Amino acid sequence: MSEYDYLFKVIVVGDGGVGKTAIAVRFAEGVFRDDYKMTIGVDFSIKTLDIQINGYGMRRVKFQIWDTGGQERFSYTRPLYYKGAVGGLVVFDLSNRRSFENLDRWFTEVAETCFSIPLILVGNKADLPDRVVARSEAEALARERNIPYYESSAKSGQSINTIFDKLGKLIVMIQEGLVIKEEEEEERKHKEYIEKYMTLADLAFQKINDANYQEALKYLKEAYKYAKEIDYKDGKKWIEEQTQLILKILKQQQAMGTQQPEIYMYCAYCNRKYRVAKIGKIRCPKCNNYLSSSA
Ligand code: G3D
Ligand code: MG
Repeated sequence: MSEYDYLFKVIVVGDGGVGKTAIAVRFAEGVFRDDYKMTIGVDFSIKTLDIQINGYGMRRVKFQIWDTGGQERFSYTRPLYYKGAVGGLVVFDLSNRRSFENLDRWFTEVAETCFSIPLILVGNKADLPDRVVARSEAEALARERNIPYYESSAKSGQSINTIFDKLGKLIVMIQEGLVIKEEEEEERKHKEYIEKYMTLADLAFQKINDANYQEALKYLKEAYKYAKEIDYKDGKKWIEEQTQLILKILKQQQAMGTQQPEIYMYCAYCNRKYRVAKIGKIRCPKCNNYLSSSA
């Protein structure tokens, strides 16, 4: 049996001095050294992590973390360094504004060599009191790029393992096609919930027409749960409107102290009956033909 399930080459990019080497060393060796020499040449740290993939079991992942080796300012060597990477951290220093403003450059450069690998945005040196980049700014950038954001400290160890755990999860899920499966699962759930919503909304509609408002409210409430789960805005709006209407009617009925007489009109085409306030020229909401006063 192999000692690991996967060997992942991951890169750590960002301006010089943001703490890339410190993060790699903290993760691989569990220590923080004060005397990081500017790394010379290509260098990497190795660390194996057991990662729980939600619902799919555990994977043993061996990370090979590549360090730019102090070459941040010499871009011609970097594509070599990026080659074969399956994921990466894009790091800035929370106490250095410029390192945040330069992030676009790093994202672009990585994308040029590694087509669409999972990346995580990392704001490092969270232990320092003099931060100049707000969490909300970094979160906005991460949202824009649809990637996770973490604040870390190589010094205290904050979030370092969590970041690699998350990165490993993302890479495994892509390699095993689980991302697609999850998307398919989302789509299936969406369809199922829309159908459930439709059925319940139709039942509610019938109950409203029968002036059976308590029953209607029950179905509306049930339908609302499904609409909310998939954020079906039109559905939610329809239910809210119907509910308001029913509550208004119930309130009026209560105020009058008596039940309103039950007056019905009929649609000969749809074979449905509708409760109306009084007999009149009323069109069927389904087929638009005039309703008649007798069945
Ligand atoms: P780089 O590899 O991105 O160039 P380094 O950055 O890992 O070499 O770190 C640059 C400096 O920042 C180092 O200090 C290092 O000790 C410090 N550093 C890295 N991470 C942290 C952190 O999380 N918190 C704090 N407070 N300092 C950090 P020196 O003084 O050696 O330049
Ligand atoms: Mg370094």
